[in-house]
Amino acid sequence: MDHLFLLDSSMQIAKTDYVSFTFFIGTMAMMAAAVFFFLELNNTSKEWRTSVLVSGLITFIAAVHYYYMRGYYLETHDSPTFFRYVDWLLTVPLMCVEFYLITKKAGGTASLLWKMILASVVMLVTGYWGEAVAPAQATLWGTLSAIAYFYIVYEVWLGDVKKLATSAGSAVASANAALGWFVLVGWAIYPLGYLIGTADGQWYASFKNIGIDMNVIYNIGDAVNKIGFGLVIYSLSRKSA
Ligand SMILES: *C/C=C(C)/C=C/C=C(C)/C=C/C1=C(C)CCCC1(C)C
Repeated sequence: MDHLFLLDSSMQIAKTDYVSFTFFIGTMAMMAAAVFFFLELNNTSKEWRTSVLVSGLITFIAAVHYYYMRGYYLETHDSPTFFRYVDWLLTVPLMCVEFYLITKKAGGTASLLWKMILASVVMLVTGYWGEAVAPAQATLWGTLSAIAYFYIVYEVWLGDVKKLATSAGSAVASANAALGWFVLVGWAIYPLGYLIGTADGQWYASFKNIGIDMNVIYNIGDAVNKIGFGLVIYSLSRKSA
């Protein structure tokens, strides 16, 4: 019964298995958030309804992936890298859609949306390559991923997204600023997890000694960036309702 080694004698998660704990909490939190956003759609003004709907989709997709990641981790004690990146590949482009919906009011174009989606796909595919396919070259792939990430930060803080949001005036500009902080600070949680998870044999090998599991960092990042981000959109939708 090898797969039960994480369970203690009373068939519960071992008290020290804090990684599994965050997968369980993450599953429930994503589910609860998705239900909340979906049920609030009826109380949401027309201009914000699609944004709140997309927040619901992001947390719903994450809830399903967390359900699988939770089970995979409990049985194998391995990182569920594949489920993790499939989840990100679906939810991060949806977060770009959130940017688009906000800047659309100020003339945001579909071509800007596709640039952002393309950059996020490059960021995630190269990250996956460094974690799962060529971990010996994790530095190279992580750097490529970081370049795509900085491009997104640039667009949101200084580039076209920012210009459009500023020209649209207060409500859109403050929405964009809030989203900008998520991309700059919230998304920066993930590279930290990557540095810990891929440290073996790299110049940053000492990151292993930090003592926090990569999955815990990724799970915290997801809670902040999917639920927190959705709640910020939700509260903006109340202010200008
Ligand atoms: C809901 C999931 C989100 C918002 C995931 C975001 C993921 C990232 C911003 C990942 C970024 C990475 C780098 C910037 C470099 C190292 C590799 C990654 C993929 C962890």
